[in-house]
This record gives sequence, C-alpha cells and structure tokens, in this order.
Amino acid sequence: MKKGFIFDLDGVIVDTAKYHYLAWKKLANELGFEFTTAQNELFKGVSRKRCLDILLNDIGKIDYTQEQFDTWMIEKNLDYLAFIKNMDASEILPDVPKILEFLKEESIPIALGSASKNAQPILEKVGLLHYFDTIVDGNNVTKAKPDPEVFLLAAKQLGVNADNCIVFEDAVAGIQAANAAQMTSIGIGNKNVLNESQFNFTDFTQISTDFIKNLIEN
Ligand code: B16
Ligand code: MG
Repeated sequence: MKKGFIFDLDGVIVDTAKYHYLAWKKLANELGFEFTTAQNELFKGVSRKRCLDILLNDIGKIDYTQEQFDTWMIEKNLDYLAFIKNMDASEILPDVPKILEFLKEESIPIALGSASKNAQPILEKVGLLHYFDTIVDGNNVTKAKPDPEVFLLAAKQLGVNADNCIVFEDAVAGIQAANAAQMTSIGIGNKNVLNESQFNFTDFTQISTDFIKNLIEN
C-alpha cells in the first residue's frame, strides 16, 4: 500500500505564528484595540480572511465597507511579509529535516497542506522546498480547515489514497480536517489542545524514524 505524508507549514515546519501575531497586533492597535497571544492561538490554521472576520467581530467593528476590509487584508499581509523577509534555515523547527530526509530516503511522496497563501516563498526562504512533491495551500482551495479539501487535494496530487495519508498538524482545525479526510492525524504540540489527534508529540525531536517506518509499513 503506497503511503503519503502531508505536512502543515505554520507551527509544524516553521514557527511563523509569532510573525502573524505581530502583523495582526499592528492592525488591531491601529484600529484602537489590543490583540493578545491568546487571540492569536485561535488564528492558527485559520485563513487570513476568516481571521480578519474574527478580529473585527471581537473588537465590535461592524461599520466598514468591503473596500476597507480588503485594504486591511492587504495591509496585514504586507506587514507579515515584512516580518518574514529575513527568515532563513535557522527558523526550521527542530528535527523537521531529519524526518523529511528519512521519508525521501524511503521514496515516500511528501506534500504540503497549508492554509497560508505565503507557503511556497517561506519554504524557499528556509531551503526546504525541494523535499515537497506537491504544494497545496491557501491559493488552491476554497474551503478552509476543518474542511478536508486541502488534504484531499494533496492526496490526489500525490496519487495516494486518502486513508493511506499521514498528516502532521499543530492546529485543532487541521487535526479535524485530517480526521474528516480519513487520514492518520498526528498532532504536533500540546496534547490537551490537540486531543482529537490519533498520535501526539510535543515536537519532531520526540518522533523516531522507527515510528515513521512503522507508519509506512502498516
Ligand atoms: P496567510 P498553516 C496558516 O498556515 C496559519 O496557521 C494561520 O495563522 C494563517 O492565518 C493562515 O495560514 C493564512 O496565512 O495570511 O499567509 O495566507 O498553519 O495552515 O500552514
Ligand atoms: Mg499550522
């Protein structure tokens, strides 16, 4: 049975949540409001548009035009791009390359399944793009996680049945999307938060190549 591995980006391969936080905080402050790290937690894995909907709702802002909404979306992204401008390989989360390298040695197809519209340039900046056989991100899907669309499309592009795919995710919505796609879900992060995942690890340093081999063979 051919297996495929799908990696989320933000929070799994790199910690871009801190840069998303700075960009959302800047926008919220400009609008005269605070933005906390707790609010940012709820933005993980959520599309940019949905995040802005939530932010405006949280601060009780309802008197805006579509044009203003679009301008805020652009502004937030330009700020985010400025924050990630100097990202490099030092920002890859621990032991991610070890697992990618092992999968390559075993000739296992690898996909990215991310909500971000900035996924490809980030993989380029950190030097990991060459590991991925396909990239499915916010530019290719219409339905955001927890809808399984992003992972189902990744499986299709890898030529692997959905139930033979293994997904690494750091967001609750992402774990729900993987489960909805009938894939094996592996939570990366706090197991109390990611309690719907089939397996859970705090980070990739806790994942052995024997564990990966077992997933490939069974
Ligand atoms: P962008 P992931 C997600 O990426 C982030 O977790 C989430 O915080 C962000 O809002 C979303 O991408 C959209 O990102 O503004 O770059 O299009 O975790 O699915 O890789
Ligand atoms: Mg994520």
